[in-house]
Amino acid sequence: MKIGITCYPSMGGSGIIATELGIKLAERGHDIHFITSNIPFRIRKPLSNITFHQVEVNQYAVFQYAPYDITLSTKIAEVINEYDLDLLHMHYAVPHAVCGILAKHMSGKDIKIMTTLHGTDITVLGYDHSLKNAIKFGIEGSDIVTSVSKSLAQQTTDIIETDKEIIPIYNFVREKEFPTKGDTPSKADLELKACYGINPEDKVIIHVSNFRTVKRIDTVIETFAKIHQQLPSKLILLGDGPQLMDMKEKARELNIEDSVLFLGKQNWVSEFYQISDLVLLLSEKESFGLTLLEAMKSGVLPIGSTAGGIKEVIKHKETGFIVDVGDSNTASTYALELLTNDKLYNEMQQRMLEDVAKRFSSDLIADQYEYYYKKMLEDNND
Ligand code: GMT
Repeated sequence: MKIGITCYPSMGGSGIIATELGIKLAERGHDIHFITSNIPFRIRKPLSNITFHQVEVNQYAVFQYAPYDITLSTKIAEVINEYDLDLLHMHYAVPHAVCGILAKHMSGKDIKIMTTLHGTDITVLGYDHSLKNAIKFGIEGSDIVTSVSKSLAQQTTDIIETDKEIIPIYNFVREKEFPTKGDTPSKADLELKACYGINPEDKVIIHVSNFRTVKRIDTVIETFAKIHQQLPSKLILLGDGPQLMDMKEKARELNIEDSVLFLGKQNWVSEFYQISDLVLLLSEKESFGLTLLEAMKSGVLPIGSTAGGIKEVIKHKETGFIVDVGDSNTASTYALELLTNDKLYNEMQQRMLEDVAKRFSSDLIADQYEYYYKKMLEDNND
């Protein structure tokens, strides 16, 4: 199949999933056309059947705001016609689903459109009255709409007030990008630890996000402070965003600033999971939590909150733990239980790895997308 993919190419989870899916489908022999504002950052090496089409927005004095959405739609329409695409896969309801519909009209072709909803496009933007109707239009004008969790599918129905069927298809990781760590640390792991002043015996807790308020990094730091009182440990915080300075201040207030490592944005997080024992994602909104899955595939046990789709990723007390939003007491109790009991840790880790392989394998998820692509195209021929 010849597939056009549009996503935000930057570091967010939606861009990662769109890119990884494109790579996976290209490995299966499909022709993939990324139509984006920049080369998606996860594309590391060229593949002959992946083509990148850059959307460049010209700035004219007459425009108060650069017309990205219009330029993107024009580019998608050009690619549809020049490469005779079979279908479009748009990630994010606004503007991408809407741009896909506009591009379809501009191209004059009856091309099929799948839209994948990722979270914020519904759970944040869906409450904005200036966008809600555009989101509904994008969803209802797509041939098939998927969401990254059952929770997000239900929230879409409720918030957007649409009866369009939303099909949950979980996120995945391409397995070779996140190798499972061994029982003993490698030389590279010890070097990485030493480079950041982490002692070999320190337990390492990690959190990765875009430092927005919804991520509740305050609870992550409070949880860590309670762990740190009992165990030699370090907290690695990867990412950047509006909450960064407040969170540095919080670490100082709790007198743990020497043990909380703010390492900023990192393109390749896998190496950090290799040296971690526990991943925390205690958000108040989270449609899936891709960072959890990446860490879990690497062998790192998770503690998540009850928000959104996290409960679908972690099976409470089987493959990790779930706590209420803001509950650092329970989170630290579970963390200490895991970090001081090797038998419990190893048994849970084994179950977690089996569950990740069973429910989130890249082949399983790529099969599901391919199934719905074919279904859309068959409907075309009816
Ligand atoms: O987490 C973010 O704020 C980034 C956001 C994005 O747009 O990339 O992530 C959303 O999509 C990811 C991939 O499907 C999900 O794993 C995240 O849970 C989701 N974020 C939220 O729902 C807050």
